Amino acid sequence: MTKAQDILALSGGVGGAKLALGLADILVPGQLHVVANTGDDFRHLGLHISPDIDTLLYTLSERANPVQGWGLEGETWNTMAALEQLGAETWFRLGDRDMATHLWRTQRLHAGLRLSACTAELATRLGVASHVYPMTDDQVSTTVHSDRGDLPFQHYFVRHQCEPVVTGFSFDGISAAHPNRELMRLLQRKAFGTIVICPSNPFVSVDPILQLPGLWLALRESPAPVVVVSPIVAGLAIKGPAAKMMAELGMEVSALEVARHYCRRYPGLMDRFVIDDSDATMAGAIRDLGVDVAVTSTVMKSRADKQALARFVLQRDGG
Ligand code: FO1
Repeated sequence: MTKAQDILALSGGVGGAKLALGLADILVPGQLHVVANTGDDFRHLGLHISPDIDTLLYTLSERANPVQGWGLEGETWNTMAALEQLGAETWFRLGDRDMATHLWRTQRLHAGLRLSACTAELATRLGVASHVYPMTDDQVSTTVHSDRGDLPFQHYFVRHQCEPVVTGFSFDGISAAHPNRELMRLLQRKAFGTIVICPSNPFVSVDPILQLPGLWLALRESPAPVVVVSPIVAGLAIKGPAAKMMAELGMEVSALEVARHYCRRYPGLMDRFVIDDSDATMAGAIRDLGVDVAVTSTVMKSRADKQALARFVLQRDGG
């Protein structure tokens, strides 16, 4: 019997982590590899915060707060309350137990460990069998250009609650950054059977990963089919500001427009685009872009929904 090939998923935070959990559930432990966006990383209160890595690790270890999607379940907020009393910045909320992750990571980075090594160690300690990689060990920071000026990503997202009108994005440091070494080695070895681009925000979660020098071309050259799951369903984003961003950028808010975005920016990368049943009428127009289309229910409310979408995404024919 030939060994089933490993699966690679590219993910941002909450939406991507849901599909990653579904994939991990239906695969053999260790068969899933997830590359996390680190453009959202920043220093806050002296700590190195890697929100998407943590959302993935907390979700995959079944510790995530189910309401927020980020942070830990059953969290307490005593440190935040004490910081507030001291007049410190509290717009970015760090729970007491979550704080331990940031303290630990900051200390390990200070000691000279790379972010990828910290992430692997954290995954082991949390009992996560899947491999989780930061997209790069170098610093890449997403800036949101907006009607209120250029904003570091977390200032746009959390401090200003995504209210500013966006005009564009830049990923500072990206041209000098190296994609994750282990990922590039695995791609060279043709280790993956399927590459999944999770239903994450195309502009601020997936683009920073794909725009790392050499990365999207290495994915395109890989023999594995690249399957993208639309984050837009019936003209709305399941979570987060993707739909609002599209409208502000003068784009049509639709799954079709997301497909156009990937085809325009990364020609020849996408083999299959997965859309929700409610967008089935767009299938023909998406096929006209030269990609295969598969239609299913993409809204992941329950654990069974996550597993069903994961199974659907990994099927090789039909749809
Ligand atoms: N998101 C919020 O909306 N408000 C917060 O206060 C907040 C704190 C936070 C702390 C740690 C962490 O890992 C994530 C946190 N997030 C928070 C989520 C995060 O900022 C975003 O979901 C991602 O950056 C977008 O993918």
